[in-house]
Amino acid sequence: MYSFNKEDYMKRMEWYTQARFGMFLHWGLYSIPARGEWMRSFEKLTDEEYGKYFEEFNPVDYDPKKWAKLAKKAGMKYMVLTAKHHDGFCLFDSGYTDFKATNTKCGRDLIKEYVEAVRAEGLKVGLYYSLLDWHHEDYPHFSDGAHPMYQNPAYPDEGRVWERYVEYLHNQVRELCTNYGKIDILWFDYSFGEYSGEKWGATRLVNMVRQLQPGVIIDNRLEVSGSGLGSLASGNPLPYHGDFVSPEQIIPQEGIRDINGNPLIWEACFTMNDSWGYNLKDKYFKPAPMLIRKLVECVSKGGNMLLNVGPDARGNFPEESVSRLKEIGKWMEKNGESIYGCGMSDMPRPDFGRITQKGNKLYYHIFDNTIGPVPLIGIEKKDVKKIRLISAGAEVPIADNWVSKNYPEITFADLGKNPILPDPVDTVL
Ligand code: FHN
Repeated sequence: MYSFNKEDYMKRMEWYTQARFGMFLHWGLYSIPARGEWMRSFEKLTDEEYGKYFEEFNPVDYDPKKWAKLAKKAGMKYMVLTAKHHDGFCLFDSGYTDFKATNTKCGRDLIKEYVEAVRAEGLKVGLYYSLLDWHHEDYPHFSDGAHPMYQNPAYPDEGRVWERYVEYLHNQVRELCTNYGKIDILWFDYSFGEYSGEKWGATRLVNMVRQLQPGVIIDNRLEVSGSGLGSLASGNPLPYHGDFVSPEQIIPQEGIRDINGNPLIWEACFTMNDSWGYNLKDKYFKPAPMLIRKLVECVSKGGNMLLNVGPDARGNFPEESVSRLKEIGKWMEKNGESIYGCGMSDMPRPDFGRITQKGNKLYYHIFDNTIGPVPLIGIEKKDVKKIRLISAGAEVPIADNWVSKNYPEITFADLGKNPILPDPVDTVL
């Protein structure tokens, strides 16, 4: 029986808060229509209409070794791939359904190849598992409109047995925790309304998971969705509270704390464009300097960043994603020490950028080059041992206008001269 032990928890989370930066991957049948991972629901497709993608699925270019190398080169330390998304299609060889990759032309256990490739690159292995399942005959179609899955008269809710679906869910999670070696992260997605906690049999599920994978890190979405804090923040965590808070497409203003003001471990997940699954129409990808700033911002507030890639139907990353991963990797090669194992600083936030801190080292991230010397507030010249531009190891002259704080070393993680500013977003008043 799992019980929350603060010491065990902090030990389990050590690599994760050191890592700071991971890759999210949304990939499956929806990569063929290339209109995002919710297209079946939004377009109200029947099993038959969506089933044609099952008949076609054959990612001839799938090479998870390539994926893992790209993630590693970008400075990422872990990867989280959708083993099953809401459409119910399983990338793994489940004994509980025929709706799986091994039954398509592809005929491969894509998760088996993925976990082996990720481990071979020395990265941590994460699996995403959808609590929702639009394919399973016992998962309700919410004809009461409680949930975005479309209400389709072809799919009445009568005759569906919820407990049977919950057993299916538990059986598949057991498969993922048993048949694929050490799993480092289990990313459940997501709870809503009454569909939360014990509705999923969450306590029983977490006990099983932690028994099969004692070191695994679990997100908080057995309890909440991407906008909720859950019981981790209540100071009185429920048995299925999860190990980190998972804000989605947003960076919390001041980091995340529990009701007693204690900082919580959190991870913000983002898309590079606006879609999780491959979307041919979604062509605006955030520029690399902007993505780097968002990573810095997450770490400066005590969080991780999980950056998404949506591979196409052949199994390739979009070129726009590859170019950004490479550019981020170049910056991380020289400035990674200001990210890995760093966190919030108790220094006041400067208006020219962000500060990350590790022990008595402060990393000043200059987002907008200042006019004249960098005003390092809260620092007294006599307390500073040295300042270095870490990307070049170059000494930085010490300015005079400082106030006292005892941080002997300050090193700059510079975003380079005049970093490209993200395209301004037109604000329509
Ligand atoms: O509905 C999903 C969505 O498709 C995507 O997987 C995101 C990623 O965190 N999670 C849910 C929306 O919050």
